[in-house]
Amino acid sequence: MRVWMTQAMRWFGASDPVSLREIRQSGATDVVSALHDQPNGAVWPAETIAAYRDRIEAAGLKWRVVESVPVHDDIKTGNGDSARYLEAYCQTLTNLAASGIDVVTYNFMPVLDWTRTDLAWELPDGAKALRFEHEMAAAYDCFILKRPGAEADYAPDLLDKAARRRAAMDDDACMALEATIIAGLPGSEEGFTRDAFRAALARYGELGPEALRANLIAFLKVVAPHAESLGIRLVVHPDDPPFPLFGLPRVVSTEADVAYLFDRVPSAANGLCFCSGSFGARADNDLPGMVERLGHRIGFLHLRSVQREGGGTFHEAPHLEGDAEMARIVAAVHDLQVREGRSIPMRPDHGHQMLDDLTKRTLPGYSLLGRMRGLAELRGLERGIAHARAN
Ligand code: CS2
Ligand code: MN
Repeated sequence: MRVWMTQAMRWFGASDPVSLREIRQSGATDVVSALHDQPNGAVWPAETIAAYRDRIEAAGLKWRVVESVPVHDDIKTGNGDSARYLEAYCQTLTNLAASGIDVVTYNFMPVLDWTRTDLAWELPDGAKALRFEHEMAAAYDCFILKRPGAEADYAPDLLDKAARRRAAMDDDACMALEATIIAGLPGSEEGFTRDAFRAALARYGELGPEALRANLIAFLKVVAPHAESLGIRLVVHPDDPPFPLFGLPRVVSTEADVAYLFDRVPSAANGLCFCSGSFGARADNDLPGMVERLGHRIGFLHLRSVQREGGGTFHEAPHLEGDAEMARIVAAVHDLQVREGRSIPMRPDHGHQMLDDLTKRTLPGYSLLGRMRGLAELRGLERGIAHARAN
């Protein structure tokens, strides 16, 4: 049976420097997108969704996967107006289903979405990669943001290195690091100023991982049955990076975290966005094994590879290099698709800034050419595996 991954590219809408026409020329058949201008917590209007879908279809592409419908902080903290925001979330799903959407991505990271400390880390070939350097995150946390109690969260040798890094930075470098961490990467729900970031961290106060996990289960218990009735699969994007940062808890970082969610909320609509780059920043996540064991709930794939550098530091490698063992992952995906007779939507998650994109305005991680290289490599890898399996 010939089932291949559905090839998609993320598109950020009218403000995206990459056009739908370019996405189509990359060979992708689908676009992954969201109504990025809707405020977090608002109901996405059915007519706006339909008009957005029509615009994508007019370019010869399909829109079946939303990334993301953000989960309001009141739901994550379990405070304030969580009942109202849960109702709004369900209404947005109803409106998305009416336009033919069948996969909706979300994440449950408090305050910050994905985090990097360097958005233009130069590789030996002159292309630029995203990098997360743990000691720079610690330098920001302890010596620039000066979060109360931060120093107790880091091992003494990491703290030492962080202090030295801070001492080597002038004011401009401190401000640039701060902007990289808190100003908001593409797809993030919001960006912060230093005061707003402090206030957002304070909202979480003493909320630990158990309470955050309970709030995630409570969210799923309401939203997953509704999604199921609409024929939508909700897929959770893992934490990136997959460990606690800035004193905030993280609860979607490992296979055990995900297995627990599936166990507590058995609905088939409670699914996973398997992001090999996010999970892959931890050496104890067995990526191909996770595809095998969690596969029945995987509704969406983010394929990329990180190169771990030790101590929580990593950079984004070419899609088939780095630590991810991409050939084994794609082989497991191929077998899963054949077993279940379904094509799973996939996008090359991030790419290097390279070639002509080095001199253009691009969104960090989301320039065209690096992602196109990734998509081409992943497409070829899957076809090679499919042919090898067939013979
Ligand atoms: C990031 C995020 O790793 C990623 O895919 O680019 O924007 C991610 O898509 C969101 O956290 C998902 O909700
Ligand atoms: Mn991802």
